[in-house]
Amino acid sequence: MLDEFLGLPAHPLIIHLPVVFVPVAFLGILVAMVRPVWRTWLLPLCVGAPGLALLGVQLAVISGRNLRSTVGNSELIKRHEHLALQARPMVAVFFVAVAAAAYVDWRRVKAAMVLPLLIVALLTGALASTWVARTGDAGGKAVWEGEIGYSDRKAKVEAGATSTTVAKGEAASGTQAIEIAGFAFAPKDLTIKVGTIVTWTNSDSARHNAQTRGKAPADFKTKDLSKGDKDTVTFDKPGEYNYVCSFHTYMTGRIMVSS
Ligand SMILES: [Cu+2]
Repeated sequence: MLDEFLGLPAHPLIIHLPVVFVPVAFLGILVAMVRPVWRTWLLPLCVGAPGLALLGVQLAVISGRNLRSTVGNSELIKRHEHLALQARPMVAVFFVAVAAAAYVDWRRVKAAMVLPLLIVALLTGALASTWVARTGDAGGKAVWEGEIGYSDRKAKVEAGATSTTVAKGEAASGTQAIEIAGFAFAPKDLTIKVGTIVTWTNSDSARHNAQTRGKAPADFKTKDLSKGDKDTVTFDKPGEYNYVCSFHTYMTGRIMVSS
């Protein structure tokens, strides 16, 4: 569980930077336009806000790409990423416009330029605020529908798991199949005879794999499996093999190989 909980919060936390600071800077610019005497202290603050927001967008894009390898790539996530990549240049232009307005105001050389620059900043700020909000909305929907899909798949696996589990003490031979669905291996426990070939097939849209964890007679690691992919391992050494998915280490399985 830890992996998922440690991996997930980074992205939702980071996105608060643009979600909060873009509209805040926009409001700051609006105030600076109607209260020129406040500009000296207000505009420098207004530069910092979209600067932090831009940093947040960049970090969110990076952490979002890391997340995608574990949550899969649904239509909603694609839309979320598409909007995020559109929002990034808007926040960047907003930052530059605010910085230019603050700089000109601070130098006090071309006072007539301050107002037009503030107007440009206001327009780009409005656009950037809208796009950041749309990106957040699409991301929230992706998380919500992903959760529903997740519990659906999990329930399906739990219902079907008992029928595919090999009874204790019964050693299967030849070839055996393990399905990965709903973030779980089915069957979770498998007893086989030495020389058996085991095939893992991934039915989830998230990527999974299977690799030994802890002491094992021999280590194995399947390929990273996308939806529909399969990989096989031949068990030539008897003993107990505990394994996990390295993306979601709470996904565990065990193979007992008898001689
Ligand atoms: Cu996995």
